[in-house]
This record gives sequence, C-alpha cells and structure tokens, in this order.
Amino acid sequence: MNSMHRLRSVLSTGLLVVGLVFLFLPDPTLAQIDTQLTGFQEATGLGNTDIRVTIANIVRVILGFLGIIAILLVLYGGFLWMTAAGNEDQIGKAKKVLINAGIGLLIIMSAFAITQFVLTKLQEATGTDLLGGGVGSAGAGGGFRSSAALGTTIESHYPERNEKNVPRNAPIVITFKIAVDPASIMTLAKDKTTALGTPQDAGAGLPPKYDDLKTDVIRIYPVTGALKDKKIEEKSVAAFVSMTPDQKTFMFEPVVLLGSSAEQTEYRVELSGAIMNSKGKPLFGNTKNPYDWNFTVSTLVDNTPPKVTGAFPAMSTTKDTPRNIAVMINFNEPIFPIAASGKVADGFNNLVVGEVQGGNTIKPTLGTFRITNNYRTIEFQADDASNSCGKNTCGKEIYCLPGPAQMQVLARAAELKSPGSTDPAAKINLLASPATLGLTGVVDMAKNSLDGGGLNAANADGKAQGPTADNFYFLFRTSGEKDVIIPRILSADPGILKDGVAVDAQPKIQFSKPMLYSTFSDVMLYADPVSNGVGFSKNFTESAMGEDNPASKFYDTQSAVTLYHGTAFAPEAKYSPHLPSTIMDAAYNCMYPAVDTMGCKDTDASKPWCCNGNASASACIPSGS
Ligand SMILES: [Ca+2]
Ligand SMILES: [Ca+2]
Repeated sequence: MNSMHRLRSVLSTGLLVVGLVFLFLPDPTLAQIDTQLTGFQEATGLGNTDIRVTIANIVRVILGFLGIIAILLVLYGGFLWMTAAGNEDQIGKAKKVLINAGIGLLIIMSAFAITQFVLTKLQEATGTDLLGGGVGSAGAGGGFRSSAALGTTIESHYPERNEKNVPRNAPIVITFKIAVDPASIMTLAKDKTTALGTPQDAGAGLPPKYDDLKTDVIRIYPVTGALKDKKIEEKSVAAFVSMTPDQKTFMFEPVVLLGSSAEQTEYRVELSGAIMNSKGKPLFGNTKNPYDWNFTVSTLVDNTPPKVTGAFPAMSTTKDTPRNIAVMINFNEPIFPIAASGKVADGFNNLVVGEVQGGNTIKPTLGTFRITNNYRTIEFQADDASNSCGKNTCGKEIYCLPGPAQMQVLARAAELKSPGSTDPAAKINLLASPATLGLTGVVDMAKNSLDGGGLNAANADGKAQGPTADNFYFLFRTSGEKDVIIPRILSADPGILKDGVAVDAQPKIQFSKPMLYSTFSDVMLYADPVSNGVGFSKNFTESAMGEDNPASKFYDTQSAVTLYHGTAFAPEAKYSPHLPSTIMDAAYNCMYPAVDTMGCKDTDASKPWCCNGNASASACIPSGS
C-alpha cells in the first residue's frame, strides 16, 4: 500500500514520461530480397526517378572510385620521391606520377561538379531530394527524410502514402501536430470578415466560400497521364482550402475532379518549407522540401455513402458503463473532418452525446468532437465543468459523462439537396452553418451523406436518405462508478529486441482495453541511426475482449494500434516504438508500463520506466534519437 501510494504521488506530479521501448532490427537478408522487388525505389531514395537520374547517380559513384584511385596515385608518387635518396631517375618518375595524378584528380573533380549540377537540376525537375545532404549512401537519407515528418510534424494525411483507387472527387487532407498559420497556406479573400478559413457570406442561404490554396506552398499535381510532361507550376491543382477550428487539419478540395475517366492517374503532393506554425515560425525548421507523398486516383467518382462499423461504449441494456469515458464512433471509410469536429459550446450540432430526459428530449453534454484514427473515428470527450471527475493517475483533470444516466449518442446524416441523386453536385444541401462549411451532418471525404440507418441500422441500405432516416444513434447507461483500471500492453509484434524483422513489417501493439486514439499522437518510432527514420501513421483496430480480463466488466472490446509506415525500414538499422504515459485508455487512465505484463512488473516508484522489458530509473529513449 505504501509503495502504491508512493507510485501514485510520483505519477501525479505529471512530470514523468514513462516510456516503453521495443527495439527491433530488420533482417538484412530479407531487406535485400525486398529491395530488389517492391521496396527498391523507396530504399534507394530515388522515388519516382527516371533512368536519367539513376544513371547520374551511378556516374557519381564511379567518379568517387576514380577519385580514390587518383589519391592513391598521389600517395604512390610521394612515396617514390621520399625513397628516391637522390636517384634522379626515380625523382623524375615520381614527378610524372604526381603531375598525372593531379591532372586526373582535376578532371574527376570537374566531372563530379558537373554531375552534381545535373543532379540538382534533375532534382528540381522531378521534385526528389536526390542529394540527401546526409552522410552515407547517395540519396538514401534524402528519400527517407522526406517521409519521416509523418508521425513527427504531421499527424496524418488523406489519401495515405501510396494509396490506390482514390476516388476522383476526393479532397487532400493534412493534419499537423500543432496549429498552423492558415495565411501561409491560403490566399485570403479581400472581403473576409470572419475568422481565417471559415466560410464568409454564408448568410441568406448562400453557399459558403473558401480560400484559395497557395499552389507554390502545397503542390498537388499529376505525375502520370496527359499532363505528366508539363511543368509543375503549370499542372499544380487549384483547390479550395478549409480548416478545423484548432487550425491543425486542412482540407484541400480540388476545383475540378482529379485524374480522368479513361485511366488511373498518379498524383504527388509536395509541402514546401514556407508553411508556418501559428506563432509565425517555419513549421519544418530549415528544411526546404520537408514532405511529399504519392497516391493513385481511380477512374471513378465516390457516390457511396459512409457507414458506421462500430461504437464505444457498446449499446447495452444490461451492462452499465462507468461515467469517466470518452465516446467513439468508427466508420468504414474516412470522414470529412470539418463536418465531424467541433465544440458543443460553440454550437456544433452534427453529433450529440447527451442525457435522455423526459419526453424524448436530449440534454447535450458539453464537450469536444474530434476526428482521429486516419479520419475513420469520431471521438467525444466531455469538458463540462459541472461534470468534473477530479484528476487521473497522471495528474490530468478529467471530465465525466452524467451518471447514473440514460445516454444517447447521435450522428446526424447531412441534409440532402435531392435524396437518391448520384450527381456529385446535387448530393448535399449546404445550409447556412458557418462552423461546418454548411455541412449539417456526417459526410465521407467525397461529401456523401451518412448511411447511418437509425437505431439498429434498419435503414443502412447503401443509400443516403438524409436525416432523420439515416441518422445513426444508440443508447447506453452510465453508472455512478469510475473505471480506474490501468491499461496494459498485452503483446507487441515484433517483440522486444527482436531481430531479423522484415523491412515492411508494420509494428502492432495490443492493449487490454479500448484506448483513446487521439492521445496516440505522442507515440514515436525512433530509429538508430536517426537518418533511417521512417514516417508512420497509426491505424487502430478493435477485437472482442476475453472474459478473463477485468475490464470486460464494463467493455466488450480491446484495441490495437498498428504503426503503418509507407517507406521500408532500412536494413540493419534499429527501431523502437516509444509509448509515453500520456497515452490514455477510453476512461482517461494513463498507461503505466512499469507494472505491465511485457516483462516489467516492478512497482518500485524509483523505476517508473520500462525499457526493453526491464524496469528502469531513467528514460529509455535510444541513442541517436
Ligand atoms: Ca464513400
Ligand atoms: Ca440509408
């Protein structure tokens, strides 16, 4: 009890970051096989480079070898001279060797300079960071670096890296980890009176306006198809920009449909270093071309409405749910963020979590709706001071749902302009609702209204019928209790200190409870050496919970996170996921790996970290990170 108390007090300082680190090492043999097949382009950092660039790189390597030979010749000449001992013949020979080696070196250096110049020009033309700038092999550092911002500066983006079959009417969406200055991304309309990025002149039933993308700051352009040979400036896509109120998620809606109906078209998105954070500082530091990715657009337009695949807590008439939980709804496809993000106190009404009162009225609980899990999950966290629940084990103030109470969760379908129409322009009736761009309910990325189907999904028929038929809702009961069970890691794949890991293995970590996805933005994937870092996004999955788990008293699911990385791990580099104690479960309990089942069972408050399965008194962030 005493040690438990000490443990609590240590944790409640909120200062400690408890890390759980796994190390694993990709298999160099496997890597070789992989690089010859699918991973070749990424692993070499050549991206979409054509044969000219490849040849230029080969020439550079050959010149490097010739340079070494020339230097060896200089050494040989010097050696001859030193050991000549006045022998004129040998001195003469030495002079000849030195002069010739010198001339050779000059030629090689000029050739090297020319190659470098050609590579620079090609880099400008192809948009690939070929020169890398890092130590080690040509290009490799550059290719990885331009992807590694995902998971560090960028939380997620849609479409994902290398995603196929993206519909032609998809927007491009980027979520940054911190607030971004919208003026660095978009041109502001002159008559604008409302806050940046929110629609203006939206009154009197007029459709809301957006702002224009600065196409030199974020470039979206086709790399295949009819326009492929045009200059980037000429083929960059014009787009309207909108953003969520926290200034972290930006939606870029192309003015015309992407791609063509005749053939699949590959697109590239490039972020420049001109993007500023909300304090006016460069978001990516000094990096000139910090991030880019490609995806492929299909020949089709998305006219299929999104569906709900699951929700938390589970609908139940027999089990009461503790009060201190977040509410989550999962969807079968990514959801357009601004239609599903907002604060109840600001009038956001597209989703409601509230207490059922007499006469079928719902009293909305104050809180915030967020979009997470690569835009597939909407999460609700209460923030009503009257429902304050005290502090959790890591010292964070938390807010509960009302309890005991009968609760209802509602996700509205968006109003339809002409129900049943498949014409993309006639799908959604944009109302004068400035906070959500006129979207009155949940829509997918292509703005198809939710096929929620009502209670028990009776109308989930693949057709968008609008409200109220296609509103999604369910009921659950809260108890007066709080859930204070600490979430545990049940398994990790690859396991701790595992080597021989495939370069395309996607690390997966299984938790004992449903987790609060939005807190996973603090998860890191460190690389040693650091230049081999890969970008990663987080995909969550849920599975049925075993009855032996004490948490199943309340819940029916566990959750797992997969660190999905679009570029291959570098062979023979070490990687370590870092899971800090700021990760929370769906009842706001912080993770505490030092009492975990992954090898660390130490409850000594002086060793709060768990590193590679061993309790540790200090943080376990590996060297090089
Ligand atoms: Ca869809
Ligand atoms: Ca329907």
